[in-house]
Amino acid sequence: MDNTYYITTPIYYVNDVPHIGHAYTTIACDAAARFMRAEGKEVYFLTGTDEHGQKVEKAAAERGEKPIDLADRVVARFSSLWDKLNISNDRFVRTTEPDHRKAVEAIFRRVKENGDVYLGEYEDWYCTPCETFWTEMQLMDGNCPDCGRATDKLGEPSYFFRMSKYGDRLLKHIEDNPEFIQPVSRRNEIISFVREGLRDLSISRTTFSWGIPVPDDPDHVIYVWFDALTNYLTGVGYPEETENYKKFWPADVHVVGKDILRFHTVYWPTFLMSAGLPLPRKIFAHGWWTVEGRKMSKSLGNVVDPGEMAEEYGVDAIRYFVLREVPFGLDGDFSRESLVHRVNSDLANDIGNLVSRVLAMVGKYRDAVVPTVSGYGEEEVDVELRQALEKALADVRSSMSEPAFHKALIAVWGFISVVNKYVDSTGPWALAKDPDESERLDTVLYNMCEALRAIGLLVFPFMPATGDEIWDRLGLERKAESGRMSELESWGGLAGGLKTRRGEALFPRIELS
Ligand code: ME8
Repeated sequence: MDNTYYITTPIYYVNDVPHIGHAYTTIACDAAARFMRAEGKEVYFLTGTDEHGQKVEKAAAERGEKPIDLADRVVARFSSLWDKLNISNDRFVRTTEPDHRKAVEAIFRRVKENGDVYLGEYEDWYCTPCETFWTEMQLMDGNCPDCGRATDKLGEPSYFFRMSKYGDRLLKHIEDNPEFIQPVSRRNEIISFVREGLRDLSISRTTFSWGIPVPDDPDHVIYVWFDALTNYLTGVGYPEETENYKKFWPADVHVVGKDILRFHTVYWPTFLMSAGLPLPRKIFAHGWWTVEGRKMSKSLGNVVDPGEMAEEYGVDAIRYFVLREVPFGLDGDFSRESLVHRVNSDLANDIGNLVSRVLAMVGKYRDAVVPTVSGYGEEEVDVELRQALEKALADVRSSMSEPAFHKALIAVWGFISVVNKYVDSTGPWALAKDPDESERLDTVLYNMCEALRAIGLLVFPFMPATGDEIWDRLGLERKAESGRMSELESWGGLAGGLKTRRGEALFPRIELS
């Protein structure tokens, strides 16, 4: 079995500041990466920034600064946000880095050597005041969509990639590999698009200079998508045959928003085919977040800053909310009301109360020490508890292979609810009154602690600080990941004798102001 797992986020543009949409993709990839590490896989998790192109060049010029200075500033905002949100990426790739330039030059040369690059004329609608080319589709009533002024049909010399040559091969690949594009609705959309036939693609520009020059023709810079998509190779060391490259390429999954699906499922695979490189195994397109029912936009002033949200509600609350609220692949709506509702019901009530009840009882009845037991109980409730964990683990595993984060969380919460019922039906407070039931009390308290250990591990990929905290309160060493998921395959991994700690409420209830 392949024991490696390579997962990527899109690389984000530096002409925007990070918002909840970027955080969503990155948190999702982080949860998948952490889960796979917990499964014992060797994981490589890549994110980064897309820094070249006309928009960045223009934005920097308007501020009277160099594009790289603008990029440096915005990159710091992305990387500090990822630190704050507990993102465990192995590398942060910037397209302005020298090794990325080397990778782009190398793949460009290979595609060219294969006869798939030719010099032609790129024709589109040009807005002179904005110095921007627009496609026919982008125009608003024939005018520039940015400033509303008239546009002219203009041409510039451009290198083209013979994408048309790869249409049939791509279609066959998509049809032969049902997993390649997920979810299925998106796959069908791309199949219809490819069936229409592919056009050659312009892959260089001469009207701006902020980019990677075309090898041997520095009047041209390489078109942003050719540049950007290559980051997935740069991240593992291409064009050198490094250890990482050999181990991790092709990527297991590129997670993207549905807005950039076509670039990843049409452009990228055809570039790779031309370069003679293996294709990624899966491209998963998730849905789009709106905010309180509206599109997020600077002009509406409703852009959600994930850093601010995390400060207000807690990092894990945000991570949990975005992954649980929306089936992965569908669109979702962000509102404080739904966030607060989720935090109060699933986090404060279900998991928070459980942890606090169990540890309070261990404190009260057993001096906060996990009892040592010789068996785990054979009453119906005991058996059901163990079976519930087996089921949760199986469901989490199959959900994460899609990945379907919401389903995985529903499975974990199914187990949490069984544990809450176990507490109610075994009634440790009554057992504690009867000295003859002392052994039974040991057993049920042990089972509850063992259940908490499982919960700590199961929630860890989604809410790492919470998972760690639960383990810490059980007296276990923190860092619940790296290959430990299999410990949940049999009941009773928790050692007796550990000193537990009740601690504060994991998730205090929030009042909606
Ligand atoms: O497209 N809802 O970068 P980008 C959900 N540089 N996800 C959202 C979102 C929303 N409202 N808004 C953004 C680019 N995203 C290119 C990518 S990759 C080789 C180059 C997320 O900064 C989602 O993942 O515009 C989307 O695909 C991505 O941010 C777009 O980021």
